[in-house]
Amino acid sequence: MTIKSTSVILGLGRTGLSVAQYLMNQGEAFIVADDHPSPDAVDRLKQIAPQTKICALAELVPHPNDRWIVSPGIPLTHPDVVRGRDLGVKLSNDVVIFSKDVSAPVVGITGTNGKTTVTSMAAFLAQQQRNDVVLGGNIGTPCLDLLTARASAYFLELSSYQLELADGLPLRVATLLNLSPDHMDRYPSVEAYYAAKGRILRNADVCVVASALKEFADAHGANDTVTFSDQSPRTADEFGLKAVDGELYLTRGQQMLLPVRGLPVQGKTHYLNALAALAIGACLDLDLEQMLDDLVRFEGLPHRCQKIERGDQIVWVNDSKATNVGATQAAVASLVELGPMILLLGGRSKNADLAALCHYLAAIPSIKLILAYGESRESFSTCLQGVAFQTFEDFDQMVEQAIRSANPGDVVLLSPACASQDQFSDYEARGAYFEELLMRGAA
Ligand code: UMA
Repeated sequence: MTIKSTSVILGLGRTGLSVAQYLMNQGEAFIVADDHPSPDAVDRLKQIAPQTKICALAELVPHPNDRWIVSPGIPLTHPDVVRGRDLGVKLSNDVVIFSKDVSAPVVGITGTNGKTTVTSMAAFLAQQQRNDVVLGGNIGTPCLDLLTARASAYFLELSSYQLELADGLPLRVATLLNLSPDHMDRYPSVEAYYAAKGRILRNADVCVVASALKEFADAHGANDTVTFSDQSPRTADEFGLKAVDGELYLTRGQQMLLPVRGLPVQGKTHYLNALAALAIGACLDLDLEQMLDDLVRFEGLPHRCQKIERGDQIVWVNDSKATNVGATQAAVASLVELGPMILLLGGRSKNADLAALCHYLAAIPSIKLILAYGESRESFSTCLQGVAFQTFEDFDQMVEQAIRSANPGDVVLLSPACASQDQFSDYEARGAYFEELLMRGAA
């Protein structure tokens, strides 16, 4: 089959379908290319645009006038994408199209970890003060499905995949939470991954960035910057943490905002997320006092350091969303003081440097046992030294062992440092199964 077209949608997942609906609404013709389209997606496309052709990426015949709208899950190194680019095709994506059409202010949030939580938390704070605050992006709903004339502001979680083609997004606030290695199966180097994230900063009115990334932000074109960190602020605009008389506070400059024990979720990672959300709200001129009142009502999200009550005086924590080394390190650091820890790791490693994590874990005396499952269990076994350690082929075997090994006062943390796709459809399915196994064995 030889096909020529102006607009080509690459990938018929959630993003591709949203682009199809958008182009249809605009009256624009398009075709779709997907290597393995799901029957459900094909049915959905038939409802949106019954006449639309679908082909494999390899069947596309690139033309310099074409615009290829690439789904985030398709790497730009895909041979057929490279072939198109080499022949002069213009590559674009849904976020770029969205940003050209949107009229309300857009807040973009990225970072290796915490971006879903901060996007939800910041949107929640805005929703308490403004009508029609809209939330989406990598968190779930593709941005083109969000477009509405009523919106007063959009809060978008943006992944590095979505930012690869999104140069100079006109964001009201761009947020870069943190950077640590991830997705090493997609990028040739850590620097390439960080550079994709840095693209969020280039054209934003104001950037909210972790203090440790201020230099990185400057080098990547950030203009006006508001910083946050776990240290006492050095300037009046900076957000941070400060201990006074044994009590730790969220602070802005010298202003003590809120004792952290008032927050529903404890741990440094959560405090940093709260500081970032407050900084974003401040950039949007939200009322600070009201944000503080509302912050204490934000309970966090499922599968992210979520405590599970089993009635056995053991602290069970579902952090299935920790699919990279940095997320696991942050979860361990947040919870390690609560008691002796049993840590549950494993899954698909995405070529991550697990040795660095093992080195970090081996230096923590309160970790009494580490269990690992799935594809990466042997890699952990090779690099974990000096810690009681067991491996399991299957996830449920590992959880059963954790139930047998845990005593009252222990913390059992599922924070796998790996993706779930070797045994589950996604991290949510893994987290839900963890909870199910715990409840099955509960007294
Ligand atoms: N496909 C090909 N060839 C390829 C790869 C994929 O044809 O080489 C096709 C598949 O057959 C499939 C389609 O592309 O039909 C899937 O496209 P997609 O992977 O971009 O998935 P979407 O359903 O469009 O979902 C995407 C994001 N997925 C990815 O980035 C992998 C979703 O983030 C996001 O919620 C959604 O857009 C809406 O914005 C998920 C994710 O895993 C949660 N994100 C990564 C993460 O958070 O770590 C970045």
